Amino acid sequence: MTVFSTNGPQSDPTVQPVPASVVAQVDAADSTLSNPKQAVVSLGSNLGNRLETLQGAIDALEDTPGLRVKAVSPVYETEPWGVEPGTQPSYLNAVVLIRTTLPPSSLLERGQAIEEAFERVRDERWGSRTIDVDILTYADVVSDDPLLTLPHPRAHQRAFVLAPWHDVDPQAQVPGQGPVAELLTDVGRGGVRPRADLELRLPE
Ligand code: PH2
Ligand code: MG
Ligand code: MG
Repeated sequence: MTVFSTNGPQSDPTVQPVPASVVAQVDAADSTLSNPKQAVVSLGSNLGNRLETLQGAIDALEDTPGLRVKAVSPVYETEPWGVEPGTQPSYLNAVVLIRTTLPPSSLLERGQAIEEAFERVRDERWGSRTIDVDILTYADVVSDDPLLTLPHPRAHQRAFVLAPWHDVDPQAQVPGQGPVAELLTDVGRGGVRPRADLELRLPE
């Protein structure tokens, strides 16, 4: 008896074709692996040893397989945004440029793992935190995915993000919003001041 198969005479009938959507996902992951993307990450801390925690987060980012920290901004002391004045300690904020083969979802997971490692507590929105790791941009990706909105939906409005970002990358653009330099001019530098006495290290 002859068994006819659409997959050719030697094919195994238990092997199903891989759906095109899966092939496309694997191909996309594959091209990221051989093609690192630039991402910009904002760090903020207003609890505990703020400078040490920021440095710890930078070192933890560098320790991530498939991720290199390329540049670290100056440190800014900033007024807590979004809460009653005087109800929270001030923040230290900084911005780092990275290159990574991780897709955005994995980069987000890594940032959240770093927050957990520093015992960040999430009880109230905009509550004080040992560390906040926010992805500002990932290449030129624009996404309204509620799990990871890109670029960060408030980045273009916040001096505590724009001032260190402009220092570390004066030519930076916020996809869909324009140059960081112009956004910073619009927003102004109220509530943020450079802390030239504090320094974060680029990991070796
Ligand atoms: N982060 C917030 C809310 N308010 N204020 C300052 N100055 N710096 C921050 O990083 C910050 C904030 C939510 O993530
Ligand atoms: Mg934040
Ligand atoms: Mg956050």
